Amino acid sequence: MITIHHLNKSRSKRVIWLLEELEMPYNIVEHQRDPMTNLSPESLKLIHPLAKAPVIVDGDVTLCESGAIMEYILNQVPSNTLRPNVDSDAYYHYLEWLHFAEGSLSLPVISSLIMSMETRDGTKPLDGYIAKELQLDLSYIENTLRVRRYFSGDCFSAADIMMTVMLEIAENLGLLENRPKIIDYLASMKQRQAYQKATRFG
Ligand SMILES: N[C@@H](CCC(=O)N[C@@H](CS)C(=O)NCC(=O)O)C(=O)O
Repeated sequence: MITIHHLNKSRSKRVIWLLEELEMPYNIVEHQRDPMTNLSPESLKLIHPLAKAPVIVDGDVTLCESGAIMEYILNQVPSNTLRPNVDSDAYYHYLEWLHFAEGSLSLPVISSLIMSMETRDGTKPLDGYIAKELQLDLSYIENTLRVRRYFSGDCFSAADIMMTVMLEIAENLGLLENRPKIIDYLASMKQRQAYQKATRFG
């Protein structure tokens, strides 16, 4: 049975909602935000190094990213009606909005949320947030690439194409100091013939 690690007032509501729509059974482990910092507690870090909600655990699978978790759950119920058929026009609308929520919309919305928070000492909360999140994400990526050649395992996949283009931006901004695995990975991606063909277009 799927266990959801739920953080109060968080995106993990998406996962509970989906499981309820599908009438699937689940266990829930509740984690409470630190009342001072609003951040997740240590208990969530024990489940996943990013310490973000949602995280699900199902047997050997531990998965973060709410969009990926939605897909995982839908795969458990092939007859579900919550994911349009792949041969329909609706499927591509579905795919676009599924990724849009976290891919494009969350950056301006969450930045606005952070900027709306007051700090007692007058510091800019967004600066601290970006620095912390960046190091957290880059450490997670660096550690993943220590144990895997590609993001999904031993084989190159579309996930590598998605990740490489964002990591290149980070590299160009000088954000990859002390990240040898990411730098090596980017160098190997840039060797790919298809990457080089794509790069001809600027
Ligand atoms: N893109 C991730 C975002 C995860 C995320 O940022 N979760 C927030 C709650 S909505 C969190 O755990 N915040 C607590 C923290 O950063 O310490 C997803 O969709 O799952």
